Amino acid sequence: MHAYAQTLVAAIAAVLVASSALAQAPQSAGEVMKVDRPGARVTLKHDGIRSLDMPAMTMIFRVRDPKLLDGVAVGDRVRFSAEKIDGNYTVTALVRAS
Ligand SMILES: [Cu+2]
Repeated sequence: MHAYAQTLVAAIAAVLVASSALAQAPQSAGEVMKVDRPGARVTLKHDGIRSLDMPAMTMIFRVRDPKLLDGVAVGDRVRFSAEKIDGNYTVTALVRAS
């Protein structure tokens, strides 16, 4: 392949990777009120969640993977993604807000 074409392909690939990363970044914000690692649950005081049509509130979420709770403590501001899975509001991504 010609060097210019290779550079172009690499640039397009970089843009696609960056945009998909943005699309998957946790969109909801909240504060950790309680961590229940054995129960794979977390209580979040969250802002409104547009994707779930939910206003701001404090509630208990299931956590899809307890490892998401590693390094998260009560009082931390976090960004997270939540989905309704089998009728349960479930956190699928969770990161400390920086
Ligand atoms: Cu809620």
